[in-house]
Amino acid sequence: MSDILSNPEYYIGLEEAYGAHNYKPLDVVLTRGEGIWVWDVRGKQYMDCLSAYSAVNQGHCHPRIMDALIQQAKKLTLTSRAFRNDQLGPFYKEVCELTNSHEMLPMNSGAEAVETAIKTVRKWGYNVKGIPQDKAEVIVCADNFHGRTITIVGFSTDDTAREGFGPFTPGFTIIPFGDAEALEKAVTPNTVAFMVEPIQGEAGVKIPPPGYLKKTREICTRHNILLIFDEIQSGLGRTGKMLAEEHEGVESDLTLIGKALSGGFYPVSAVLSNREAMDVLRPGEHGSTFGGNPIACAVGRMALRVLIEEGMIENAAKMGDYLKAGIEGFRLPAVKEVRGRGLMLAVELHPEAGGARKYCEKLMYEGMLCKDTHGHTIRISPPLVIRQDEADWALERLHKVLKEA
Ligand code: IF1
Repeated sequence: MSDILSNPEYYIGLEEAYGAHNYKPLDVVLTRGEGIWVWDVRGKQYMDCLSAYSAVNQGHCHPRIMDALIQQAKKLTLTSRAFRNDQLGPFYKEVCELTNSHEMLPMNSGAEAVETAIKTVRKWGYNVKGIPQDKAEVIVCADNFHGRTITIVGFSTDDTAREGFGPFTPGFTIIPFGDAEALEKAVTPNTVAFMVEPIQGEAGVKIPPPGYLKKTREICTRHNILLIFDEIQSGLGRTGKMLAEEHEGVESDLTLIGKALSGGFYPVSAVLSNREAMDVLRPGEHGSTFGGNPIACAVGRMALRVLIEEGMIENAAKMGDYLKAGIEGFRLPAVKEVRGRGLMLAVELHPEAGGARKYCEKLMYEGMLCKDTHGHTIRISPPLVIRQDEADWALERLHKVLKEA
């Protein structure tokens, strides 16, 4: 029996036989994780260069976050929000102080935080700005990724994400990413908000032109429009700052965080806001069974503590620059562009290289787990605890695989 349990085919067979086919994962079956390393069922070790799309910034199975999860799980797991608990208030305070926010609304998945923000800004539009009922407009960017609900995919420009799921929610205007002029032109008297990822992750780690975020802040202020930064992937240290918005010294009205808010232990997300926007929500108007539960809060509090106390944000800035410079130094014909901030990196290959997926498969054989996106781009986002000798290990393998391209 033991050899079947160390045979990846056994697990792949079960997934194929009984699971929905909404993913096409690499055929690696993982069983253990520690820091930046994960192991498959045969005992082979890999460097995780995806960090579950930046949900495991603190490294796999971080002992202090694990302990916070276990201790809280022994005491109190879920009360619903019909009653209060001793983790929620401290979690609110610590997150708000860390992100310079007035208030926060805790949810579970990133998409729920996005939906919560859309409900909040629409309500603010009607109650505060005085927009006619049901006429609120939210401006978003092409090539966005904000989640997978019907409303969210309705304003996606990725056909794969939206085909066959209509009809969609009205009230969204799509403009090109990085073009402040386009935002100015898209504003109408019914516009309530502009939502954007400070760095577009799924689009292939697209960084906007310098000054873009500052310009969007000025345009939103001038037109009395709420600015929403979706930092669910770019936030919590990934780009070498607590929030990516800090690179431009811009403050949004609402900021969305998730993923690494729990260090990968639990679905925890939140909408961070100033009082004017968040206070439009009154009792009974929004909520969720698990939103703000004691485990989510205890885990979230420790996930943020280790991020700061263990210097992970500074390390992300340092190691991100080191890795980016190392990859740029390859000077390989296959590499079209190296993009990124901190440890939110991507290597775009020329189309002639034949697509990024096959290099991710070759990297897997070399012991590195990376994810391709949009055909020709390889994402490189290891946990923020990566050391320089480990970055050298990764550069060696990246060079070996990409020079064959
Ligand atoms: C999948 C992509 C990344 C996000 C931003 C909101 C959400 C996400 C900026 C929603 C989630 C995840 C979803 C996950 C893979 C991953 C992803 F490839 F799908 F597009 F990261 F780029 N805003 N991104 O990145 O958060 O509801 O998932 O908690 O769908 O496979 P969620």
